[in-house]
This record gives sequence, C-alpha cells and structure tokens, in this order.
Amino acid sequence: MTDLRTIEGELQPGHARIALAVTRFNGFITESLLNGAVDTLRRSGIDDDAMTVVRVPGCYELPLVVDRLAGSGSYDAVVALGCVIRGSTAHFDYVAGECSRGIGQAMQRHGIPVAFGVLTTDTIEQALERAGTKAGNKGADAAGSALEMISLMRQL
Ligand code: INI
Repeated sequence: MTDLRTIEGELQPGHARIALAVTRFNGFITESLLNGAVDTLRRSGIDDDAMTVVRVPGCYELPLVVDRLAGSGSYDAVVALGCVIRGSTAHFDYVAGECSRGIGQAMQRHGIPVAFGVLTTDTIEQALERAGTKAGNKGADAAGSALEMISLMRQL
C-alpha cells in the first residue's frame, strides 16, 4: 500500500435507493441471482422499502428498462440481473451483445451506477455454478459493486 491520497467506495453507503431489474427468462437461475443480491443489500443495511424489483421478459429487454430506471431520478443505483445461455444458433450473441452494450450505455447516459449481474455462459451448469453454488453468486457480487459505486460516486 502507498501513502497516496486515495478515494474508494465502501460497502455500507448509508441510505440508498436501489432498483433490481431481473429477467423472467431462465428464471430458475435469475431468481437465485435476485436472492443473492437482496441478501447482500440487506446485510449492508439497505432497508427493504428502499429496494424495488422490476421484472423484465428477457436480457434483450433489460437495456430499455435499465435506461428508464437509471433516468428516473428515483434510484441511486440499478442492479441488472439476467442469464444468457449459449444455444446452437447465433441468438446468444445478439441477445448478450445488445444486453451488455445497452446496459453500459444507460449507465453512462444517466451517470448513476448500473451493476452488470448478467451471466453469459456456454452451459446451464456454468450458470448454476454462478448462481449460488460453487462459483459464488454473481447477483450478490453485482449488488456489492452497486453499493461500492454509490459510495464512491458520492465522494467524487
Ligand atoms: N433471453 C435471456 O434472458 N436469456 C437467454 O438465454 C435467451 N435466449 O437464449 O434466447 C433470451 N432470449 C429472449 C430475449 O431476451 C427476448 O426476451 C426475446 O427475444 C423477445 O424480445
């Protein structure tokens, strides 16, 4: 470590309003991502009444909804949760590509943190591993990133 002046976010930013946009597609995975995210937020002191869950058909629709939430002025951060699993066609590439591109654009357009809790995997097994089993819970990780970014942005 250095003695340089350093600014960094913390995981307990105090009061914060958070929207969680979660896809119904691959719901057996995304519900676990949502549970992980909510658990992390609660354990970091976020009240249930400061959280809003918004259900979205699939990852292709996430950017529009995230953009609306991020621009509403009602939230300090948005957590986007979804799961795209590769099939035998190019569909995966279109859905996953538009989803990540659009979510990134929404964050930059509105200037509030949007956490990317979207799994993009080759197999169902890889998705399960990242939804609360042996590779952790990427929904929980995304919620942690949102909290850290809220705290960081308040200092910058
Ligand atoms: N949506 C997902 O969230 N994950 C997927 O894996 C997926 N696949 O593979 O098709 C998926 N497709 C639906 C898409 O997001 C839209 O909801 C649909 O095309 C209607 O616009």
